Amino acid sequence: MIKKFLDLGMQPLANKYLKKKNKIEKTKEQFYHLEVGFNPKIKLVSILNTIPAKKMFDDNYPYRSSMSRTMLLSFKKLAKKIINSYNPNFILEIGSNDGSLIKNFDKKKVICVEPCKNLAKITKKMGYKTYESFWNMRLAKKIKSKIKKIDLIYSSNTLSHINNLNSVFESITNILSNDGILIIEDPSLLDCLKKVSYDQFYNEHIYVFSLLSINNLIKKYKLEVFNIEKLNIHGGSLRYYIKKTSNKKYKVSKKVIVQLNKELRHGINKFSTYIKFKNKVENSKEKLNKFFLKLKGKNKKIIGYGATAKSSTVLNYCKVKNETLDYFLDTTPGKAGKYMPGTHIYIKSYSKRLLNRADYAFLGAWNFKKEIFNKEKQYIKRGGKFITHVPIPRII
Ligand code: DWN
Repeated sequence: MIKKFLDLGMQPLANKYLKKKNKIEKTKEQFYHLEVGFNPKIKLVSILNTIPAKKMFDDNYPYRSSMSRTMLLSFKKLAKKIINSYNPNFILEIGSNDGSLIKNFDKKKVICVEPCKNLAKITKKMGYKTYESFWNMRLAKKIKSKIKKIDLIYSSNTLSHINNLNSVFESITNILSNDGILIIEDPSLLDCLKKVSYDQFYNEHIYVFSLLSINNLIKKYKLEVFNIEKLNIHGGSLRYYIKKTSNKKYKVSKKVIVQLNKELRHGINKFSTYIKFKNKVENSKEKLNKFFLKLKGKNKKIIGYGATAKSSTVLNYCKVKNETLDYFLDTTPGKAGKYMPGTHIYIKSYSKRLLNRADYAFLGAWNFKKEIFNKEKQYIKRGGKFITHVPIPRII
């Protein structure tokens, strides 16, 4: 039985940016109740009301992992590590997005799986074999009948988006060779709790994993985590290296025990921890609204930087609209010229000129703070400030 601990109110679908303003009034946006709960049996945190996958991951999915240098570098580094440490025969990527990782590998040694048509089109055009499909047992069996040995499966920011985790791990176990490795990467629950980054919760993020919950989920498929890496990506992520328990080629690293102990020390296994988190989230909302009110009272021009899915949760929960944020700036081609879901704040194509008009920029993409601060030295030098809600609302 999942125990609810957080209510983030009625929310629109986070990545559904709206077209022309005149359509906004006419279009009936879909809203859902964003509630978050804890499963005390397997220690898994999840949202309580899910949206059908086909509605979220359609032919026009806007998120492109190549929009950040940080992501591209992280993928490049990982690709190097995969080649040097494991030298796989064949790689399968589940949720290949626009090919930011696979472009580092030989076309003959990789298969992409991507349900969003617009993204699958990109990797197909690059010359990579791409299955335009959701990941499931049927597809796993189809691929298995064609490729003899798949010894590396990679999936980043995808498994947390799939409702039926049993089917995910069952199909992965079926297709992965006995000496193969599964590498998954997703936002870390411990970071989310510590940073009060409640914006990790939205319709696409059905789960926010911890090592503890991953262990509990995979053990029945005779899989085990043998190594783990902590990444700064997406506000703090964990990269899990998983193998079949029968595979004795890799020893379980001490890092796995260290991470597990960290999580337990933080009380990730106790419901009371989540109640404390909920209280912090409510304080965060109050503080952020106070900031905005004060700055608007002083006639300051505030904009948004990075029209992220995450910021949709924050803005809709805190009821921040376009009276507060004049517009968002974003580098993604498919987002510019559209409106943020729910709050209907306009998104403009990123330019330094538009940024320099602002006194304050709310960091929707706070997870890329370092990259953004490096890029925006001029804005900062002329007195421009950023606002973030992580870990507590503050002006930087
Ligand atoms: O899991 C998911 C993650 C990986 O990506 C998806 N469900 C959806 C998406 O979530 P997000 O939109 O919160 O992700 P990001 O990566 O934080 O989005 C960054 C946004 O900021 C992009 O729209 C690009 C934009 N951006 C920008 O305009 N200038 C980013 C950088 C670094 C910049 O300099």
